[in-house]
Amino acid sequence: SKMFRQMVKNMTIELPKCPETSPLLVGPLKIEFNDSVTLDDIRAQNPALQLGGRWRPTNCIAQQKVAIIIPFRDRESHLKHWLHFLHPILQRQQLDYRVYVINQAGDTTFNKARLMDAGFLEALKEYDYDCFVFHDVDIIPMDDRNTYKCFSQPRHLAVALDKFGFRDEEGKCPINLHNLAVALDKFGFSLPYHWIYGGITALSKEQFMKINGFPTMYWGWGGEDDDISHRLSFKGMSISRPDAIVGRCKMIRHGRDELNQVNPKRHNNLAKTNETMDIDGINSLRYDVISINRTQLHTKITVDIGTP
Ligand code: UDH
Ligand code: NGS
Repeated sequence: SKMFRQMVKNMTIELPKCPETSPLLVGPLKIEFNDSVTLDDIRAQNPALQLGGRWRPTNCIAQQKVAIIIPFRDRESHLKHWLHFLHPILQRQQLDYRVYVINQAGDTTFNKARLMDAGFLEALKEYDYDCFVFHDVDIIPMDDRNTYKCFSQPRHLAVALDKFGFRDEEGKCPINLHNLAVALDKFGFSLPYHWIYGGITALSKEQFMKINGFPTMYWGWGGEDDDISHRLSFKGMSISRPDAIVGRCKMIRHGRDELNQVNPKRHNNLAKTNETMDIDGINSLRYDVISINRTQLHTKITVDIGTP
C-alpha cells in the first residue's frame, strides 16, 4: 500500500501543465447587464466553485496562481454582474484563482489603493499566489482572450473602455482618456497619456514588491492609478497591454459615490511619488481585519484602513 500511495502521489505530480493558450476560449463576448440574474443563478451556473470563490482546473496544472482583488464598498449590484460574467471567463482561462472582495469598513472617504494593498497581503496569507489582478467592480472584459495572468512587465487589461456610447446621465459626452489613448495609438500618434494604468491591472508578486505596493495617501477619487504607473516607471518597468480589440471592456454606468469625491490633493501627491514610494506603501500600511466571509462566489474581507 506504500507503493500504491507513492503511485498516486506520482500521478498527481504528473498532471500536465495547462497549455499557454486555453483551448476553451471563445473570443468576443456579448455583455449585457440583466438585473434579474440572482446569486442563486450564478451559484448554479458555476457548480465547480469551491468555498471562497476558488477554482482550479482538474485535468491540468494552471499556468499561474492568481488572486483577483476587488476594492469594494456598497456596490452589491455591480458585484453580482461581475461574478456572473467573470467566473465563467476565469474558468475558461484555466486559471488557479480565487476572488477577494476587499470591503472598506466604516464611512470615511474611500481609499482604493489601501484596499488593494490589504488584499495583496491577505491573499498571500492563504496561498502562494504568482499573480495579483486588481479589478474595479464595475468593469467587465468583453473578450476572454484578455488573459488574467501576469506577464514579464506589469499588465494593463482594461484597455478600451466602452462607457455606453460615451454619454453620461446628463447626456453629455465625457472625454474618456482610455479611449482617447487607444484611438491615438491606432493612428500612430505619440500618446499624451500612455502611462494610464487603472481599471483592471495585473502584477506579479515580484513586480508588486518592487514598487513597495500601492500608495496609501490617496483618499477619494483619482490619481492613485497614476501614482502606481509612476512607481512602475521609476523602477524601470513598462506597461504591457493586449490590443484594443482583445482589450475591450464594458463599464457599468453609475454616478459618483458620496464617499469617493474627487481628491483635491491628488496632483500634489503625484508630484512626490519618487520621494515617497519607498516609505509609503505595503511597508507602511496599517489596517485591521474586521471579518472574513467565505461563500461559494467570493472571499469577502472587511477591513478598517484608518482615516485621512
Ligand atoms: N468603489 C466601491 N465603492 C465606492 C467607490 C469605489 O466599491 O463607494 C470601487 C469599485 O470597485 C469601483 C472602483 O472603486 O469600480 C473605482 O471607483 P469608481 O467606479 O467610482 O470610479 P470611476 O472612475 O467613476 O469608474 C467615477 C464616478 C464617475 C461619475 C460620472 C457621472 N457622470
Ligand atoms: C486621470 C486621473 C486618473 C483616472 C484617469 C481616467 O485624470 O486617476 O483620469 O479617468 N488622474 C488624476 O486625476 C490625477 S476616466 O477617464 O476613466 O474617468 O484613472
